[in-house]
Amino acid sequence: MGTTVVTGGAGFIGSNYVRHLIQHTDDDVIVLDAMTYAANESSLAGLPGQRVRLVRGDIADAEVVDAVVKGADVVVHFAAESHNDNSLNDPSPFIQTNLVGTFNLLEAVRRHEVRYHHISTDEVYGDLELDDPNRFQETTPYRPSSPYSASKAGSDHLVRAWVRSFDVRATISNCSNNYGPRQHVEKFIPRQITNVIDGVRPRLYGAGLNVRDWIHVDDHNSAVLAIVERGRIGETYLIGADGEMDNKSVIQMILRLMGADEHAYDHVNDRPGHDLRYAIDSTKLRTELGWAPQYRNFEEGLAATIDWYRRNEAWWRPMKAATEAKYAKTGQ
Ligand code: NAD
Ligand code: TDX
Repeated sequence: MGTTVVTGGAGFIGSNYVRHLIQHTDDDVIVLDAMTYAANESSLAGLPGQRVRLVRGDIADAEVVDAVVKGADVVVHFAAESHNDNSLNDPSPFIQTNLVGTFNLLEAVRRHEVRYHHISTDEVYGDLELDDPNRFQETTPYRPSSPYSASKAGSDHLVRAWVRSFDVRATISNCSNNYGPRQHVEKFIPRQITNVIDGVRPRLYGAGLNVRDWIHVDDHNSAVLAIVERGRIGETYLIGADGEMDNKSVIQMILRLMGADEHAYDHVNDRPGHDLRYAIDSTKLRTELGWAPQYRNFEEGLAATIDWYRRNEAWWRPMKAATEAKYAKTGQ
């Protein structure tokens, strides 16, 4: 396809997407990343320098964005402030990056007539009751709960407006919770794995009955590439792999897989406004684009992820103490 700009390509999902592109396409890649606390340059280690270039720049800066987008064939927009807990402590960077940053990208792809894919989240749909037989679909009304999810919802609306008003060639995907290698240790699964490695008890918010719909990051990314290559312009696709599980069961599975007592965890302060349950119906993606997940067994994917964190302590160790110091302030 030529040159793909991957915003946020030094973060969790973006860096795995860059690896996916290098493996499965002939594309050259420009990573546009502000290298915030969430980025890790070593996530791009070992990739071919003649095909992958890192540009350090802020998507909230329109000039930087224009210079990178000009001449590209596709922009896949992963960059975001991505952590709900941070958005509750200080929403301001979420507005700048997720709303202003997306606006700048849309203006640049409009100016230079570049194909655009927007990465979003199932959290824009709010939450479901535990016993609700329905799952989120592309037609579910937006009802975001946190500053993070509201900023992502707003960015989705911007994309649809630019498609309708300016004929920008864009698609949107809303995915459920990702797990896998290179995820920041502030997030639920890597936080607990690295706690257990450190001999610290995992931390469960509230009663831990909240359900998330887990998908391996490689499955998310194979779906994104399918949408970029074959998705219909202007359409939204939900990405999910039927991986619903409550947080308590996830913690117990991690403890068991790591050879520890499955009851050796603590309940801590709940997240304000904590969404109860997310669940994705990905029928449209599967039937229209023929996509299917490769990781069908969560326990096996989790075991491989635990193995990755055990073998790559040098990757996560530098951010662990600062992350836990932040959580200590909210009693979490
Ligand atoms: P992450 O926090 O690991 O990475 C975000 C990356 O964006 C970092 O490298 C960071 O430096 C970069 N970034 C932040 N602000 C920037 C700015 N102003 N300019 C340029 N770069 C900036 O996030 P992630 O978990 O990889 O999420 C990637 C995308 O996927 C986000 O849009 C998120 O909303 C979405 N998403 C995530 C999940 C999940 O489970 N993690 C699920 C669904 C959707
Ligand atoms: O220590 C913890 N203990 C705990 O019980 C942490 C960090 C989290 N939790 C709970 C809160 C959630 O119910 O685990 C669940 C998952 O938490 P996060 O990893 O913070 O993810 P979540 O808030 O569900 O959002 C994630 O999925 C959707 C990503 O961070 C978002 O970027 C994505 O849009």
